[in-house]
Amino acid sequence: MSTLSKEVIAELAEHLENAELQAFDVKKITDDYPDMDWEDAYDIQWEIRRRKEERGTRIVGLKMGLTSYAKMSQMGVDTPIYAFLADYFSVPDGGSVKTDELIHPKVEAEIAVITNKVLRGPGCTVAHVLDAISSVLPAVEIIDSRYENFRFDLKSVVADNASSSRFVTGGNVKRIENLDLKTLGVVMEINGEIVATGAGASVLGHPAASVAMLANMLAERNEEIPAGTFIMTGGITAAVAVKPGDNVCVRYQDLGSISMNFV
Ligand code: 0L1
Ligand code: MG
Repeated sequence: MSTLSKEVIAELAEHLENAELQAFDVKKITDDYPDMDWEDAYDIQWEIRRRKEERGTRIVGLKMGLTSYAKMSQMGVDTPIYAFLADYFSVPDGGSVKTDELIHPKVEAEIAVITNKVLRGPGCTVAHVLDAISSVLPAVEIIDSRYENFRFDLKSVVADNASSSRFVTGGNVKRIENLDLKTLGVVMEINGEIVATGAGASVLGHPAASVAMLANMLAERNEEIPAGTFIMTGGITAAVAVKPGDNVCVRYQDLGSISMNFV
C-alpha cells in the first residue's frame, strides 16, 4: 500500500532523475519521507522509467542488485532489489566511461543472460529460468548512487533505480547448456592488479535464482519478464571504487574478458 501521493512520487522521481542526469549528489529521500514503503520506492523508480521512455529513451534490460552475500554485507542489507537499464547506460567493450557524467562510480563483475520465453511469477523457479535462458554473456556494471557518501537505506536505493548508471557487455556469448553458471569464475583487475575474484554461486547460490526472484518481484506489480530480455543477475564481487585514469579488465571463465577505461 503506497503512502505517498502521486504528486510526491512525481516530484521525487524528477529530483532523483535530475541528480542522475546532472551528476550531483542528494540526501537520502527517506530523511524527508521516513514512512515511505516498498511500493512507494518502486513507484518512484517506475516513474523515472516512464519519464525516460516519454523522452524517447529505450529500456534495454533489467538488473538485479544486492544479490551477493559480499554486496549485502558491504551495504548492511539483506534483500535483493531490481532496476531497469536504459539505452544510454551501455558503453562498448574497450570503451571509455566519462567520470564527469558520474558522481562516485564503482564497478561490479556480473553474469548476464538473455531469455527466449516469458517468465512470470509468482512461483517462477530456477527450473523455469534455466529453460528460458537462451544465452549467457559477461557484463560489468558501473553503479553510481546518487546519495551523498553512499549514505542510504534500501528504499531510497530502490527509488534511485538501484544506483544504475552504466554497463559494459561483450566477451563471448555462450549457450547455457555449455556452461556451469554456479562455478563460473571471474577475476577483476584494475590497472593490472587483481582486486576481486568470485564465482557465479555468489549470486544467490546460482545466477538463475536471481532471475527467478526478479520474475516473482515483478509479479507483485503485475509485470513479467518478456521473452528477449537482457538481464544482469547481480554483482559477484563487492563493488570496487574507480577514478579517472583507471583501466578495468574482468576475465570470465569460458566467456572471455571485458575492459573499459575511466576518463
Ligand atoms: O547493482 C547493485 O548491486 C545495486 C547496488 C545498490 C547499492 C549501491 O549503490 O551500492
Ligand atoms: Mg549490480
